[in-house]
Amino acid sequence: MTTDLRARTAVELLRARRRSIALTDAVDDGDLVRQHSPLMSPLVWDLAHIGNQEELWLVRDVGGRDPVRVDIDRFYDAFKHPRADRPSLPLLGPREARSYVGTVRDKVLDILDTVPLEGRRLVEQGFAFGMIVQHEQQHCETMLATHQLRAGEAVLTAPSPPSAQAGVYGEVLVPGGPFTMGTSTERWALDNERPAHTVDVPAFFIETAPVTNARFAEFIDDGGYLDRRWWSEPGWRHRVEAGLEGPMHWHGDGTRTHFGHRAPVEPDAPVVHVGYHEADAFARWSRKRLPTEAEWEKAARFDPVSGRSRRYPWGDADPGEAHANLGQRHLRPAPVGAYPDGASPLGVHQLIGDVWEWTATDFAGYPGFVAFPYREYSEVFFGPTYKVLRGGSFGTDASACRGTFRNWDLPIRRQIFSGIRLARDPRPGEVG
Ligand code: AVJ
Ligand code: FE
Repeated sequence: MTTDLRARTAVELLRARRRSIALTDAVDDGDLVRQHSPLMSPLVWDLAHIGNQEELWLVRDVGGRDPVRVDIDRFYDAFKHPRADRPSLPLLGPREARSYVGTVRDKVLDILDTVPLEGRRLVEQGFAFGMIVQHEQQHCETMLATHQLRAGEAVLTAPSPPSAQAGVYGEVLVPGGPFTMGTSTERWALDNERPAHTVDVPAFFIETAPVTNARFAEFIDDGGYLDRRWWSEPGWRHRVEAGLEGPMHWHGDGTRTHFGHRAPVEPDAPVVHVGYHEADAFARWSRKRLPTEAEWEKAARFDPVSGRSRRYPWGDADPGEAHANLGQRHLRPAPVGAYPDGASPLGVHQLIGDVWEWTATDFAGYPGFVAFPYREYSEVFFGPTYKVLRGGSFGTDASACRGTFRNWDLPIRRQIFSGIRLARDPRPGEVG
């Protein structure tokens, strides 16, 4: 039983490392140390930061071993240095960073072989390894966003996602009543996903697919970005100050650039690279609204037949290639209807994968929240500053994506792989 857990953990560590290496080997040393956007760290910072977190939590904390490099901790502490300042730090160079993460990993595999994994408490069940796998995969998604901001010729390639099936675009009624939100049993669930608790969610309608580029283009063509009516006050202020006219990476002529390729915007694919303010304005223009976080999770997990919450919309099975566009297999969102096997019992498609979906909810702890292993993972971000996003994107690995997984970001963020799902209240008399 624990041999199996050890082996699976080793595989997950390896998969994460393969991806970090692929994303950092794809560019030359000049591109690794360059800051491609003030919004992002140089790729070489992410790489060494991945190794440094692994050293702190697994080598020093779980393994109780001597430090590999105490002298560099402070340069890779994300709280000490905002992204914009990271290039001026005395960072490890590409060669040093690669060798550092390799040294740390060798020690970690040794520790994984010997550490007990059978305690009663989460921390004694290999949770720290799962946390570190997810941390590396989350930085791989961040590094993918850095690649998207990088100028110059394309270096990443991937096969096209599956094509669409017609007729999934619509809305369904999610019946009112209690459901179980969050989890107390999912092994690698992070602190902010815990504990499981009951939430009573009144009946609402949710759209069966994410908002497409074609629909978003209608909003632009209708003057949506210039019409104060659709925007919240902070949203409008930001719209004006930042001069927003469309999703990030669109050129205003029906084309967009993704990973160095300029191509026509695909009408049937989910819109991506929109901030919360744009999602909120689009929803108002559509006479709808963004779902709350609880509505999103109920649509994704609630099985109306059994009354149980599933791990994923399609059931309890881990995500497979037919379920969702995850894991950087395809470097763009798939057209709506491309994943019929991933639909929820109520027929809601593509909740998992493709694009992160903005919710109307501020990031906060669930009732009974306990920070672990450290307050800086989630708790310090609780409050009205950050909005919750759900469902993962084409850039998210399955190990860091669950029906309960919670992401958060500032409402102005657009360099992430974020899109829109709409919901609305039932009209009077519409629900029997
Ligand atoms: C959960 C994606 C918001 O990237 O800031 C990475 C994840 N935390 N290193 C982030 C994270 C620490 C986090 N997000
Ligand atoms: Fe980090």
